[in-house]
Amino acid sequence: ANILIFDSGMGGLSVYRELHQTLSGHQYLYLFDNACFPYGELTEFRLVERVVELFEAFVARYPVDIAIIACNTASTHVLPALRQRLTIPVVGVVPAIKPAAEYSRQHQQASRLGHIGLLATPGTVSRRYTAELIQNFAADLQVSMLGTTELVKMAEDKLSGQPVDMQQLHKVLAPWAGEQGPDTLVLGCTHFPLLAAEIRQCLPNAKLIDSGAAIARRVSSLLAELQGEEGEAMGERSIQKGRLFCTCLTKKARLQAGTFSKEGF
Ligand code: DGN
Repeated sequence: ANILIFDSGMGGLSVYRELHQTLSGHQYLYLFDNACFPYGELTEFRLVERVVELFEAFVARYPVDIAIIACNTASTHVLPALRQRLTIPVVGVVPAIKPAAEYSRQHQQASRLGHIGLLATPGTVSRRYTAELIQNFAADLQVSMLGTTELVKMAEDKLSGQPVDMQQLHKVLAPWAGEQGPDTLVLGCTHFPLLAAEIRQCLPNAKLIDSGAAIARRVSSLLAELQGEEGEAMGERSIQKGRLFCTCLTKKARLQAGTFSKEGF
């Protein structure tokens, strides 16, 4: 099948890695909206307008069987509008609050309430959707949130071969350092698994949880349904190899393309 992965930047690579490891025999298209990067700073209105417009144009032109919005910032707001406008299945990536709550509860000490930290973009931490996730799945736990665009940029820099500024990272994560910090940390932005090793160094006592495995499971079951329905037809429409699309062809985008090709694109 033709699987489209979408993000404003390169965060979707963490989702691609997960899918590529779990599911074989598919073609990947990756669209990154670098013209509007980073999404974490767009208004909700602008975000819906932009993503819907982009998707309508893209799927009209390229064969896509499943689209993955590999961006928590967009998924926590645009999914309903997008699903209304497209006929293909759209999978979103949202913060893994539910599995984090299960983990935190299991490891809770008698003397202390479990503490979940949600690390995401400023957009994601301010969403009503995120508040509802917490209300529905983690109301009995302490939850604190940190919205940062800086880490998104750090992850992009790391992918382009620059060293991660550990001092800066410590500074961003400082509110969570020490005994009172979270026992379970939700990486609620697809860029952050790309910095997992560095985040672990800063917060060694926290268990990191992201949405990668859950997305792979969801995509896999949708593929099974689609293949059941369409059989061979999907294979015929398949393009031959992974393809990368950006919305603005800059020098930086060309460099980023080099990273994608190292990942198998
Ligand atoms: N990777 C996006 C996310 O998961 O929220 C964030 C990218 C951005 O534009 N800030």
